[in-house]
Amino acid sequence: MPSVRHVAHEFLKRQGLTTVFGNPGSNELPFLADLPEDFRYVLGLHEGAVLGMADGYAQATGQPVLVNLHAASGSGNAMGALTNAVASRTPLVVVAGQQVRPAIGLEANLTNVDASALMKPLVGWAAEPACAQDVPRALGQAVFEAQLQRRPTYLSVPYDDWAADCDDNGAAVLDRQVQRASVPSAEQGHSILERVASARRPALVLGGDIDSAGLFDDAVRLAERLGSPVWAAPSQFRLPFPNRHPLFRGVLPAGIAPICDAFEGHDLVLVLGAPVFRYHEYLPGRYLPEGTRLIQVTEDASAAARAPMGEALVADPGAVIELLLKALDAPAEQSPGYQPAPEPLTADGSSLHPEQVFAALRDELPDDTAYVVESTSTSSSWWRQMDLRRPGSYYFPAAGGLGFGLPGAVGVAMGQPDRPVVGVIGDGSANYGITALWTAAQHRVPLTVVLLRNGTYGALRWFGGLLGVPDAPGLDIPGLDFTRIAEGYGVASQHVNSLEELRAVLSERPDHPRLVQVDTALTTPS
Ligand code: TZD
Ligand code: CA
Repeated sequence: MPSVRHVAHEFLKRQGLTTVFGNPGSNELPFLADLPEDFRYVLGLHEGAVLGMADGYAQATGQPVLVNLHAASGSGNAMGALTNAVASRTPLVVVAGQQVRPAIGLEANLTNVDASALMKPLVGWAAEPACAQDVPRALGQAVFEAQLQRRPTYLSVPYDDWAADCDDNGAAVLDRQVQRASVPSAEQGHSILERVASARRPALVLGGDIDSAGLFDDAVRLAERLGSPVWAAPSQFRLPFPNRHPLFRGVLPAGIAPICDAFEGHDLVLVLGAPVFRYHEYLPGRYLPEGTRLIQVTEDASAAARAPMGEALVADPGAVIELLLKALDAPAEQSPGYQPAPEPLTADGSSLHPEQVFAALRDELPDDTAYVVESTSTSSSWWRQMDLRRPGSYYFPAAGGLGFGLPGAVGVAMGQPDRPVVGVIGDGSANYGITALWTAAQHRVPLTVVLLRNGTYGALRWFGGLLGVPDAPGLDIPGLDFTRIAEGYGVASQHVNSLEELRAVLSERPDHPRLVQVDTALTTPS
């Protein structure tokens, strides 16, 4: 009989999970023994960075990705980063090591006590198989649950299981295939079509799932067909629509009252591929204007169930877009007429305004550049200056959990080696995922990190104003020189002092990672 380990490796290979992001401990070593040649183990130096890199890689490739973490302490370290992967609906399969079976009950050192309960609030499925012979099947379930639910899963495996022999059924998992088709019924499709076609002023709201599912261009066709304004859903983690398209109205503000205001005058709001809604600032009010109806189409059943208003159809938004496109009249020929960006704002003194930095990115980087952004006080500057017209151009920590940006950028760059990738990272955010620079250097990932140094947690200063807390301690972060930090991790870096220098540096295309530090003026997110 083959070993559990052998079948597990073979299963992962057949399912395409051969890139493993991990940080090992003793419990994990037996899983890593005899790892076949065609596996690639990507070491991260902290579990938050491991998770963030895997998240970026899985989002960029669109495939489930394996993460290997140490028992409770390693898994616990990854939990902040896991909140982002949950919100972006990234199919990560976390396999963690566990003490040997005889030592779990007595809580020998490095036991993961009640392993599945540790992760349960976040992951879609978590288990520790009841015996070694169930490990191959359970690994299959972890992969398929992640794929079907589009949510991370967690499997804890006692380390003596890997060398155990499979039973007669152990290899059955190798031939498994699990797929889902979630097309709406004729009646459901007809009902949506009728309401969209009869709406006087429909509005479209698109979520990150539209980009994750490869529906970016279809969404453009639908909006142009309807001639309706388009918003990106609030707390956006992917850009689902070209941001300078004449029908684009921006990212919805993340508050109840302002969202209601935005929909004023629209009789129908069609939300595709997003929760309704991911509010942030508590700005109470009516959910919708009087007489406005809302229809949500999402594959995320729990997002449909917890929405506070509207009708929901749990189905593939792509299928709904397709049936609407088929049924609605074709539009008159129209040129898209993309809106030009305004002149960037400038700052007093020696620092650059973030708008100047973003205008430089827009002008100097190729059109197909993918940006991973974790800079919180600069979002309005970002959207005023950028011109993103391609799918997969934008990633942001989906649950607001800092520490995704830098690792996520490494993962996106590894997942899409043919595309230029730029991380746009604040001097606060960088610290939560800084260790990913080491992995980028070791793998010579051709990533550019633009480090925006304003010396403070800018967004929290702004939030302090909103919440009436002008005097909170712990918001300034002076004395950080990321060029020296990056050099220590093996990443080439430079500090740029002028706009000309920045533009010149950005026009270079090195084949290795680099960090470009630029001092920026403090701005507000909106
Ligand atoms: N810790 C984690 C893991 N996630 C968080 N979101 C925070 C703390 C709180 N936080 C924010 O929500 S924004 C922010 C913090 C600390 C400041 C980020 O600073 P930055 O960006 O330099 O990256 P800005 O542009 O200066 O705001
Ligand atoms: Ca900052």
